[in-house]
Amino acid sequence: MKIGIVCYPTYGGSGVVATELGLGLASRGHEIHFITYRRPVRLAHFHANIYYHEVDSDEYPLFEYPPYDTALASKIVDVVKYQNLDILHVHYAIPHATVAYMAKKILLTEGRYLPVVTTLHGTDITLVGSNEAFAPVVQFSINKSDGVTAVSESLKADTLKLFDIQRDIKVIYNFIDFDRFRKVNKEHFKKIIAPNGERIIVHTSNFRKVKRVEDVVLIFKEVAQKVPSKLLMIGDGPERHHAERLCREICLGEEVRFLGKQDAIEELLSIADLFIMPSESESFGLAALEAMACEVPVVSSNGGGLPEVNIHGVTGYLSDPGNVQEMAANAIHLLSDDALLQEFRANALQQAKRFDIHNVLPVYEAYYQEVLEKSVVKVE
Ligand code: GMT
Repeated sequence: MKIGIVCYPTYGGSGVVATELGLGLASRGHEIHFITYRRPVRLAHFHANIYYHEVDSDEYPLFEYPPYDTALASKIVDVVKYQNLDILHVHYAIPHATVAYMAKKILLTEGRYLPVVTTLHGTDITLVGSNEAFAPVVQFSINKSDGVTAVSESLKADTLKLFDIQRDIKVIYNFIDFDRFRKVNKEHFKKIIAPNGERIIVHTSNFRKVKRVEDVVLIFKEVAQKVPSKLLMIGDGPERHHAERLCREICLGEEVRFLGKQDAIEELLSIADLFIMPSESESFGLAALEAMACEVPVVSSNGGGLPEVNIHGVTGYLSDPGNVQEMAANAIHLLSDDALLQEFRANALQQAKRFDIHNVLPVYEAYYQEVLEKSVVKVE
């Protein structure tokens, strides 16, 4: 198949899923065309089946806000026509599902039907999409997509609750590539970060409010009082400076390292003993899955789809968002018991294997096929 993929090219989970999906499909022989405003971060190397089309929305003095949506729609039309795409898969409803609809209408005037699959990732529904500034357009665009997927049962339920949706939503979970995400020997890293054999706790995110980054610091403070530990904070975003200030205020300077954005996250996860994800809500929690694939148990909140990934008492522990005391107690319990930690590490890996990319790629392929077959009927 010739598949167009539209996504945010940044470090966020939706862009990561879109890029990994494109790479996986390309290695199964499909021709993949990424259409976005910057090269996606995980699209680092040449691949014979991968093409990248950059959307250029030129600055013009009249525009306070450059009309990116218009430029993206034009680029989609161009790529679909000249690369002869079979299907377009857009990730994150805003504005991608809406722009795809516009491109579809333009192509129809030229006698071409463009089947569009929209994947809902989370905040496009729960935080941003349901905001009344966007809601009518988001609802319309979801209903006009030829196929809609959501990354968890929880997100599907939220979508049906928040919008009047007239079509099926198929749940296709986030997935993991074990060729990349697996525990590797990085003992030399461990010696530098935890020279006295301290436990290593990791948090990765884009440091937005929804991640409750300050809770990570507060949980760690409790843990470090009972179990000698170090905390690695990976990523960057608007809440980072609050978290750094909090660390200084409560004198955690030596125990916590803010590493900023990192590309080889799997190397750092390989030396971790515990991953903390106290988010207000996560539609899935891809970062937790990446940790589990590297044999790291997870102490997380139970917001959104996290209970579909992290199994309470098996791969880690779940608590209500904001329950710092309970999350800290669970972390201490796990980190104080070598045998239990080993058991949870093995369970985390087993659970991660359920989301192996090699199981998920055929599900997407079958779904594209189903959408394409229905689209033939629409054209006739
Ligand atoms: O978590 C983020 O802030 C990034 C966000 C995104 O849209 O890029 O991630 C969302 O999509 C990921 C991939 O499907 C999910 O694994 C994340 O749980 C989800 N984030 C939230 O729901 C907060």
